[in-house]
Amino acid sequence: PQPIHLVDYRPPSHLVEDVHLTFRLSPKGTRVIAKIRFRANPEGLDEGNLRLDGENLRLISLSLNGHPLTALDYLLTPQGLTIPAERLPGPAFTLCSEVEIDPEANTALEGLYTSNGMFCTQCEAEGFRKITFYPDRPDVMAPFTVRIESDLPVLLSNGNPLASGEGWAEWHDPWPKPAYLFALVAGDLVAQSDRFTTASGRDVALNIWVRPGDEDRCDYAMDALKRSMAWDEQVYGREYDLDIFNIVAVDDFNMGAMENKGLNIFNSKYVLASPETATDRDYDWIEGIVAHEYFHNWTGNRITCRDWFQLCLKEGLTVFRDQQFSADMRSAPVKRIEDVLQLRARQFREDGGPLAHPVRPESYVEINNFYTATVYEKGAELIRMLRELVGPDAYAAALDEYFARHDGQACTIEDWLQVFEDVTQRDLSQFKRWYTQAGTPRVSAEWHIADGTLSLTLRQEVPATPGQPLKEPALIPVRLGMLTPEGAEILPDMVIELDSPEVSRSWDLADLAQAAGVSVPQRVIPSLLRGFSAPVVLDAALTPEDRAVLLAHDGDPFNRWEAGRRLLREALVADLAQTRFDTAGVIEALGHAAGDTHLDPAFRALVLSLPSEDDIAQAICDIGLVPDPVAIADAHRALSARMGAALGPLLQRLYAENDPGPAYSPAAEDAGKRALRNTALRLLSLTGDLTLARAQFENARNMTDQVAALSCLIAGGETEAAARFEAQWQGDRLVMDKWFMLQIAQAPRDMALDRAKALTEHPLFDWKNPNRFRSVIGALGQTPAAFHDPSGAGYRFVADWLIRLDGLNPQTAARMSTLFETWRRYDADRQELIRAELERIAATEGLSRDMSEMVARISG
Ligand code: B3K
Ligand code: ZN
Repeated sequence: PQPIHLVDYRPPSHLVEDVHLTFRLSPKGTRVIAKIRFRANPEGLDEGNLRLDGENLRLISLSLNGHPLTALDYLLTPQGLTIPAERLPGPAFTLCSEVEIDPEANTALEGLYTSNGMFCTQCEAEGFRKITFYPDRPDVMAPFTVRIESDLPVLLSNGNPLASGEGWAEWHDPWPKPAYLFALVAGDLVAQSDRFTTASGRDVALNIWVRPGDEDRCDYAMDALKRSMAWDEQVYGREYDLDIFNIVAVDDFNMGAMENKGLNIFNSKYVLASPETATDRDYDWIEGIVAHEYFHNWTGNRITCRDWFQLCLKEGLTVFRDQQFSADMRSAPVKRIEDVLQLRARQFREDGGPLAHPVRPESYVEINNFYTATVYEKGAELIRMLRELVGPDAYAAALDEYFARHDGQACTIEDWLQVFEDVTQRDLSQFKRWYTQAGTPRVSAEWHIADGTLSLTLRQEVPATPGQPLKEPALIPVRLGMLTPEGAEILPDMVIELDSPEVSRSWDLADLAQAAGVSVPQRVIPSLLRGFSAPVVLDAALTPEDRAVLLAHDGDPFNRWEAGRRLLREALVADLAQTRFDTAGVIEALGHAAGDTHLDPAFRALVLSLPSEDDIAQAICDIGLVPDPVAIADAHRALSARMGAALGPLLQRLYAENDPGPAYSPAAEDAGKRALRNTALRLLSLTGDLTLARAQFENARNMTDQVAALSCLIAGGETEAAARFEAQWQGDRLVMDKWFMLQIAQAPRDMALDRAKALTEHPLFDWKNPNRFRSVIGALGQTPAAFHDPSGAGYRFVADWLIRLDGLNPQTAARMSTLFETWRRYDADRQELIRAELERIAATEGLSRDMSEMVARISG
């Protein structure tokens, strides 16, 4: 298939006035009758043919203004239907079509499909064309009226309910929307219901629809929804705009959730929670994703994207908004650290490899392949930087203007930046490069003191990425401070805009010292990129002693954590590269911070957590060596054990002091205590003493503690706990996903691959369910020592399953192919083995467009 290019964008020839859809639901043969009123687009540039998308549709009948059409009147291809301009009755007309589709055969989970006896839809990005013939592009917006006919008791669609009776229901969505926001659900469902009154007094009915038996697991999602609605009013002035807001939980879902207007559809993993079945991490995710989908109502739905190249317009902004929300609900520094951990783990990895692409890509073959960490998470970082650059007040004013100017429109990144330029009178053309240039910029810093002057020089370099060999300098906000060796802040916190290859600043040191009320220091320690003010890699020649000062004293909590994290990374790299390093000193410094009861327990838990094995592999590459995943796994475990031994008494104390008590609350305070306690448990267990883990497993009253203990026991080589866990939870799909995953991810490294293979034979390994597939195949791929087994067996295992899944569900299979994206990091033998697997996948007959594009890009 040919790639689609941003520069080829053309406005649609026709717009849609309104749509009426009737669904006669049946699992194998659903009839869809569409009545669509079109009018010619005055801005349309082409000859005026009517082109409709449509895939896998059995056409039953077609009429124009009531006159039946014959096959001579239109051109039908596997991609859609075209009625030539000369067959159209004029600039305005009504097209009626009837098609038949097969929801039960729809294993790709895109369009209308069935899941456990219920019907549901997923239309973003281009799924609506699998439901009926339509201009399936986001710049065509229309009000929808939907009639559903089915014996199932609950029949839902977008908007407000119009009328219903025995076996049917009608819905009307007055807000013009693109087809990708269409949704329909029908099933034997029960609701957990509540109400919300908006700031202007609209009374909104809230429902979370689940399968009978799950209704007592919706409290937290409902609570998160109400808090999201209130927050968006308070912080962004955005009110909800319908009389009803429905959420539906579905077991078979490719992604996390979907923001369909008034009818959000969720992977049940991100809705259902009870203390016994969900971990603190699950609660976190639920809060963030419920908020994210709700916030899309304004950033995505009321203002949508002109075309799919503009995906970051809605996704980057909505991720940023959900990050702000979670920061307000919980600890802001802890949230920032967690977001940066994710960004580095997923987006930096992507940006540094063959799949690197700009936040706004310029071409694609399959748009589903571009729902990436770059579009989402780096897209959110760009909004964060923009806010940093213009200031919070101008940001708020610009957002007000954006909503006022573009409500009801399908927009571009140019529209978005224009609003900021108009409101701030600032030229943002250099900032725009963040949207068009791929690659993670590297910032280096040098500083020195001479003749009483402190000078700092910052330099930047944007690395070449596929298709973009040369880059222009980016506009990088670097927030920073300076500390004395005693840990006093000597420079007021400030932002330097690094807008050229090199920027220097200098200060009179005596003046700084006087203003700060300290004596003039011999040297200073810069605290750079505070709060992670830009998504860049920072190289600063700080010594371990400097970092220890930052860890103990930095006024910026992010950099305080970062200093400890860098020390751990250096300790691991030194171990692997066999260079000298004062690891004992690092452990002691970390112990100090972790024992500081003035600090938030959640923060202290993060201080004690090690960089991931994947991070270490990247760090080894960065110093020009070839990482060995097996050696990394051993070094990682050895350092944990060493920390456990060296900090034993402290960890015992943290464990004892941070028990939040028997009543479970998912709120940040208790969750933070559990995080610290379970981090201590982990380090203690890795010394080989499983006493505490065994006791916790016996007595655990919530899933957070049970999973933490089980993880330690599996890592310690005990198999009995996993068997008991299975006996306890075999009836619970979401909990069993954890069971499958932990047995691989936590296994001693030489056992993980055999485990994974054995688990694919387990009667509950339903590989067609995306969550279950991810919890086994994905877990193996994310366990580096097993995935990168020198024999190549890990690669073969993953490739076999990707090929198998691709035949049924290309989207989920293609997404998981990113497990191979770092292949060039490794030694020649491993590269050869991976290359062979990629070639084998590429050569598979009938390979999907999704997977072909991914494998071609990864292979490079
Ligand atoms: N917008 C959806 C993602 C749709 C994925 C299509 N492959 C969820 C979200 O970002 O909120
Ligand atoms: Zn989103």
